Amino acid sequence: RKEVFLKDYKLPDYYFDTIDLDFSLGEERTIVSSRIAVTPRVKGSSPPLSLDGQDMKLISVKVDGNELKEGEYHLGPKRLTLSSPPLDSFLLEIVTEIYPQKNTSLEGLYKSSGNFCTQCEAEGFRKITYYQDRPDIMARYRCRIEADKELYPVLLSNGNLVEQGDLEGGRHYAIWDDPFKKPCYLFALVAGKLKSRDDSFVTCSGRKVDLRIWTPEQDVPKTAHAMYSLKAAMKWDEEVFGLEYDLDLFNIVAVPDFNMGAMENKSLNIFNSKLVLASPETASDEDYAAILGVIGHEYFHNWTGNRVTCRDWFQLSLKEGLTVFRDQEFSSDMGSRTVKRIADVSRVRTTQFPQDAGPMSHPVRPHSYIKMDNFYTGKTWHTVTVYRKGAEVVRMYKTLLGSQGFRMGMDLYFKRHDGQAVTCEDFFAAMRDANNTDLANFLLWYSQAGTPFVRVTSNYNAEANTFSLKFSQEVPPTPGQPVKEPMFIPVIIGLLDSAGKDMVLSSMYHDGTLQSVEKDGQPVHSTILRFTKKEEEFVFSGIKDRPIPSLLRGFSAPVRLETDLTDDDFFFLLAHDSDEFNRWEAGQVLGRKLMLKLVGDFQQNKDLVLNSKFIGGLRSILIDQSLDKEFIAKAITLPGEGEIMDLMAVADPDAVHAVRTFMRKQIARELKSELLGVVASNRSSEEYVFNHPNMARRALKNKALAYLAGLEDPECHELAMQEYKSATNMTEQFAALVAITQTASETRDEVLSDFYNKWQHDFLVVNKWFALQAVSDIPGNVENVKKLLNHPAFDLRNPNKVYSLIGAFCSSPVNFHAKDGSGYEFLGEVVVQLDKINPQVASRMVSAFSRWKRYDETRQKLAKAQLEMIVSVNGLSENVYEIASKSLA
Ligand code: DPP
Ligand code: ZN
Repeated sequence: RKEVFLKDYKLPDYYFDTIDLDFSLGEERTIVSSRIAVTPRVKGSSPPLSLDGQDMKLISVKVDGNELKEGEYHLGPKRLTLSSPPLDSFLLEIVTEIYPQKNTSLEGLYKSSGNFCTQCEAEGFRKITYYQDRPDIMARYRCRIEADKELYPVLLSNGNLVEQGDLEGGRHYAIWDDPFKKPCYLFALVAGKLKSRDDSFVTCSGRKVDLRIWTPEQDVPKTAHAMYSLKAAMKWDEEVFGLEYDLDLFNIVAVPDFNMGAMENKSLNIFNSKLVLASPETASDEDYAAILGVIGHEYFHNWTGNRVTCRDWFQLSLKEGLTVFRDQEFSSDMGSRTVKRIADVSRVRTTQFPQDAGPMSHPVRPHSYIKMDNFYTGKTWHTVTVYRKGAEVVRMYKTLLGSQGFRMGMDLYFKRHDGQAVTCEDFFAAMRDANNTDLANFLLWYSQAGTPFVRVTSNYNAEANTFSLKFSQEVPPTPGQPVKEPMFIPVIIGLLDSAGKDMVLSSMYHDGTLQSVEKDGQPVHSTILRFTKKEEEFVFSGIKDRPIPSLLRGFSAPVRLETDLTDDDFFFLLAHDSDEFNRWEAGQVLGRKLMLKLVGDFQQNKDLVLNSKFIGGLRSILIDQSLDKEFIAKAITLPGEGEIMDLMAVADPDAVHAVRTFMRKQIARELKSELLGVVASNRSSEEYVFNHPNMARRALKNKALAYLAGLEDPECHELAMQEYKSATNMTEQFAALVAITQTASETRDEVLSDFYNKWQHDFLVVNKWFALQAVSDIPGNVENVKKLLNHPAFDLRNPNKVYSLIGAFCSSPVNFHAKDGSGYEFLGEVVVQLDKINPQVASRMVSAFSRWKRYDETRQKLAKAQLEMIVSVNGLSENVYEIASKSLA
């Protein structure tokens, strides 16, 4: 198994200028012919040309029309090498035979529900034909597709349709031409029985673009929201970034079998159906929001990813961090900025921070990999550093440079690099140069792994009227990086006066000099501290009273923050901070502290008692009519169990679960009447609408219902049943189902089977049903999950089903981490089975083991045994090997 290193990057010896592809699609075999115009990088030198390729049969290779004989090329299991190509440009023609109907890895060309489709990122194109499968090879593509007309009436590829027609024997063809050069990972082909929802968009310069979303006929009605999202995204990118779409056609195809969420192939995005199909009856608000975000994400890639792409896969965050940032901003502008920020920060904290503290920790730009696929983001605990931390890094540029400065940087980036394959330094340089500014050691965010730990101590000097904030930082050692340098951490802060208002800030001492913190000559209420050293002090002057500092507003840097603020200070911030994000954060800090304390009590068999001040804080948030309802829903949600375990020296899933359950019950008991009031006053008989006020209303109502149902009293149980029965949309119906099924009860099984019977025809809803049961903390649930593996609706070959059942099970702290090892054993068996079918999906599942060292000795032993069993399997994929072996290391 070969590890690839960033430092070993070399320019390609040959460039490919154009490629003509010809696909003859068949049930038994598919013939792929390619004609590539090749140019050596250095004329007159002809080093061997090595092409990637696997899982196919080579039929012929020709150079300038002459068929090569054995000996003139070398064929290995993973590559085809031409030993002495011509000294100048030449035409390379290759014919291969592939078997999409047998391709269960879902990379390359494969079949999903009878239709042909492709997934080439990161390295799937090498399963289609022999090619230099690397992103810095950018060619112009022309693609001819030929297939049976009745079975595959729709034939799609990138770019413009230039010709189509009928052929003998019931076959037909289509020819597509893409005028933009692209790397092969952006190539796509779809052939099948599909229907489209058609619409159009007129761009800012007046170009009319046809928009088509393709699905099986019966699903077309469920594509309205996806189309709405696409048009909103196109408009937003014009308005915010001045970026216009560049072709006359934009296609989206939804397929049920897809490893990832979606793929930004040039003008032919392919999506996991889950992220396209929605109706009020079958999809929840969360699904609607995810569709908006991901449709936006893939569309935004057209500029950040496609027009400007990555030089090599180590630069993945160049396009993904940036595009995640863009989709986050898009969703914020379409809904509530604070709520979106809270959701994104929670995700970083619950997925990326733990990863950064474990054996899989790697920088935003990794230094090496065995299998690139392992760096892609997934719904589960998969690798989130490149995408999520990468997006935080992009956000920091914007924080430091301001909206306008950031935009100038983006403009320069496109001006310099349109049509190129570039690096993270190129992005950095564009930001720096456009603003003519010094970004110091900011680049360390790309190369140093680990979450910086920031400590702040404050001191008020009543005589001098100064308030000092002393910062120190430490970046913990991570695999391969024992010693770290201090990072450039932008810290947005405000100082609250005793009435809870932001004080006016005008100057501070820093580095021994008095600096103005005014903006455009005006005093400010909030400022950015540029914290770049191991230790640094900032002293505000002219501060008349002891302030309460609000630190790291909006989570201005992805760090762990520890302060000397008291609980009372946090209660004060919870009640008053003008930065809504930090109000939420203050509540979370209090929640985390309290939970950790109670976990200690639980471990020492002490009685659990919930501090009444905490409940009081929640009550005042809950009844505050001036607050956004979704913000309230988030603010009354306790930190997750994973988040708390992440803060413990030895993670104790049983204790954390017991404490969180206790707290939820206690809160529900004490706030019962308020919560009942929330449910009653947030019902609506109106038709489902996807907009922020309505989603916020449902979110709050559902949160209240979940608390109440946890009480296990007849009145609340009855209420949840009633909500379940009367719900007219999936958001409320499913929330009621979750509420009812959280504890074992007589009706639990009845309601579960009622729900299944109602929705068995809809595979996306059935996946929710799988996940709901899999994640359950009812003791011994592993047996139920095993049974569900044999349920007629389950299929190990479909990634969504695996993520719903196995993925969800692994996120249940109680059952996955069951002390008898039953959860680990179950996952071990499934991973081995799954690896033979789909290594990408298997490796996502095996990452559930990656933090095994965080648990007690008994659990460590059990998990380690499973990992050892897995790495010893014969013929194990590189994907699973990389995760399992790095976890063991
Ligand atoms: N490049 C794809 C994305 O947009 C991979 N799933 O994230
Ligand atoms: Zn992406």
